[in-house]
Amino acid sequence: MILEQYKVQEANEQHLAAHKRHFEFVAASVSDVEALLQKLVDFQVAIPSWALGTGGTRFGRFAGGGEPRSLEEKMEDVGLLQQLNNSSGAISLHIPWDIPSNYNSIKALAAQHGLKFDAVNSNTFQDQPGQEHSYKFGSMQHVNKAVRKQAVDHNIEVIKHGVELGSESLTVWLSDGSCFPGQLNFRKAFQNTLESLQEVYAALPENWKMFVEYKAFEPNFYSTTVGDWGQSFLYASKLGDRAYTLVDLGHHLPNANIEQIVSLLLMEGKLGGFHFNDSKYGDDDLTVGSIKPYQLFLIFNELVEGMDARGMNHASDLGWMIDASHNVKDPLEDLLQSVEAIMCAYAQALLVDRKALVAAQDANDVVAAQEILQNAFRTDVRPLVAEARLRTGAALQPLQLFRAQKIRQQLVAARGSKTVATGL
Ligand code: PSV
Ligand code: MN
Repeated sequence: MILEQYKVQEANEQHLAAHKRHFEFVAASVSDVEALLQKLVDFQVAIPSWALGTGGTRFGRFAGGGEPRSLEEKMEDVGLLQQLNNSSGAISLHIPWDIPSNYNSIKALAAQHGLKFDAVNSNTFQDQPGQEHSYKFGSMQHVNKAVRKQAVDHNIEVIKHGVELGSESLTVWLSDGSCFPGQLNFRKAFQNTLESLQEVYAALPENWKMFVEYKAFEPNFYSTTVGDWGQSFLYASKLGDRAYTLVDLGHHLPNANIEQIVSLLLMEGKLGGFHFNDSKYGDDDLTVGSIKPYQLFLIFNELVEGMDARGMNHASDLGWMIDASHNVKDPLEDLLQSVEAIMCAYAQALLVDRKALVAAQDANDVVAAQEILQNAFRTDVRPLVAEARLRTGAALQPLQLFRAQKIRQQLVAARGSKTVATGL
């Protein structure tokens, strides 16, 4: 074990007095602090198996050392995160980057670290060695039925892996589209994709959900066949009750009002899951909350309002995942920062005075509405999030403990400085 539990307690004791002071200060102005803390304790964000190593761009990749060399080591890394913050209790696998070789031992390892298997992700955006047909011109949209069938079969294979592990959802992200005008017949591409998705949907176990993830551009730069929430919504609606739209924060055209998208998808019962990250320009896959924390808060504000309106369970009724890439930071430190940003935005959204906001909206009191939202956003909720961690035996200061215990150095010593993880 890299981090003995008593070391977490020892570190917490050092920070306890200061923490109590900060916590009591903010808790004094929260109406039902116990209920809020319970929601924070329950909220878990899945960690992507493809983001535990250093990411890269097409210009290069600068690995940092100690990266997980296998699925088992990736699970250990997520276990570490969970030990530190108790908000990372699930892993989302990408197939074929992370095919489990032995289901029972992987499940035992997950249980040992207190982890669940979140959505499984298929990959028809890369050709795999030995694959019969190429995805160069798309997968589910392809003009050739045999290519479409190969993509459908792969997705069914991914579901089978997920069933073995106890996963209950499949995320389909398609890079399908076109790079030049005239390359595709949009209608045929849509219909082929729909037909392929229908075949995958038919293979979905009864208790499973299917998430259709959209993305505006990249790798195709003229059109994308699931290019925006409207198209994803169309597929999901035609597929059936267990198909939903998945929102990845980096997959919109500049300045899109993501909070409004989220609100309407929730209203229609078609929001299924989330991929959190942050961006300045496109699908930058940066640390959550590092560029636009107010937007993140506004999204959570709509999530909380919309889920409450439908009587949904915040923790379990939507799929919460991170989808980021860590090019210059230590991936584990970056993930700790991302989870903290998500928890803070969620806590701030829980603090919004809903009654007062409705009254302000009904009175067209624009100034009051802004004050109510910004009052919540400007509250330093970090002591609330830390208190939720403390109560579950996790670290008051996860990042500081990660560094103090020299966890990366220990990982480098155990795994080597030249390891490269599969993934982005
Ligand atoms: C595509 O950009 C994406 O957001 C999809 O979720 C993929 O599964 C993931 O990134 C990894 O490439
Ligand atoms: Mn994504």
